[in-house]
Amino acid sequence: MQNTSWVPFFPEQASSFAWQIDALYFYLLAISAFFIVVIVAAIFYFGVRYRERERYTNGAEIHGSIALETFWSIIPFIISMTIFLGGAIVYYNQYRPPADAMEIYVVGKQWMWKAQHGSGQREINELHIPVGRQIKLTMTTEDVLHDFFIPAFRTKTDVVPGRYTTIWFEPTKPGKYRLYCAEYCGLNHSGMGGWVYVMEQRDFDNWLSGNVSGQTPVEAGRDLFENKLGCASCHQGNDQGRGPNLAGVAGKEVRLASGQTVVADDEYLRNSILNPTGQIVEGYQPIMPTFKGQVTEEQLVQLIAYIKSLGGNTTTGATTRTAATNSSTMTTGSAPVNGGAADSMTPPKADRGSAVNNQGSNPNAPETRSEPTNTNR
Ligand code: HEC
Ligand SMILES: [Cu+2]
Repeated sequence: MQNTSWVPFFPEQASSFAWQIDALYFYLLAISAFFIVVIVAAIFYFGVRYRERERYTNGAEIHGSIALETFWSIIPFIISMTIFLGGAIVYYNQYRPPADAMEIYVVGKQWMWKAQHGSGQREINELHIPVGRQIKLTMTTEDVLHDFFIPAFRTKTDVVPGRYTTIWFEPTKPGKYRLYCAEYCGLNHSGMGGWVYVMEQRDFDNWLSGNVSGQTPVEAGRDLFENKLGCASCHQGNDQGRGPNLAGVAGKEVRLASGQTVVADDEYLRNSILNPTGQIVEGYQPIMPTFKGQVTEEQLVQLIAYIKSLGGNTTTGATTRTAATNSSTMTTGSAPVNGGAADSMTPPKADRGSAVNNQGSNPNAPETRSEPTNTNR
């Protein structure tokens, strides 16, 4: 349900920090309303009180008042600091994703949003997520700047070419919410959007298992790494290769030939692949060729997911791996769990139908997915 009020002034509050944004907004609105009233009232009062009674008189001279000036400086200072504090708290919450959030990769492209789950599911202009889970999106774009915007979650982040940006949220209500691109990005910008489906965990599990599309990002990344791009010829997974062993590098500090130390986050891994000579690892020769132009953004995301899965320990890598394992246990090659089962398990909600509408229908869908029937790894 998008909106219950008859005038849709506000989208629904459907994420854990939606109320904070709204509270801050109403606070600003209240302050503005208060001062508008005071100022307009003062204009009228002074207009009447000091109206011209006699032609060409001079007003009384005033030489300042320390008390008054201090008063009208301190009060606005305090007010603006409360606004600053509110804004800082909201910002701090929104821009520091929790370490154990479920990670989903999003690539923007004129004019669509492509998402890939840790378990391999891909979707376009749709995002299916479980309710009550912290979700982190790692986003980039294949072409121009876009902006990922979910009004009901009160969250919005630029998606920038050549960089990863992240956004996180915790959906609090199952339902179907609008997803937009909020940065003018060309002719069909207005059509660049879709729906976010927030589902009960069970329905989400069903959805995941009903949409198996082959490889998980980690598997696809391994395939690129070992076969398609030949990274493994230099990065052999031991210290004998011409390139450093990548196991465990993700999230760790790396010493560079320049003497600097950097943290091997997603951005660093990305740059290491696209612009290897930019940051040379200490003790190695700058022989790695650039892969710029040879890998797509999606493949980069997969390579990074793979590198993160090689031991080491970023929590995000771990999350990706767990999700991947789950899905393979849920995959029953011959009998995909269907959307119908999802509907029958929980009381129907207004928009649930569409949340599962892109699944096949199989009346024999198993109720539980506990037994590992197939591990495609
Ligand atoms: C010709 C050999 C060679 C190939 C092929 C190669 N690399 Fe490298 N790679 C290196 C060397 C040498 C370094 C260390 C020097 C540097 O930083 O450029 C390195 C560094 C890296 C780093 C940074 C490692 C660290 O410890 O910080 C990453 C990540 C990386 N490579 C990933 C890849 C990926 C992914 C591929 C395949 C798309 C690939 N490499 C292909 C030789 C290679
Ligand atoms: Cu766009």
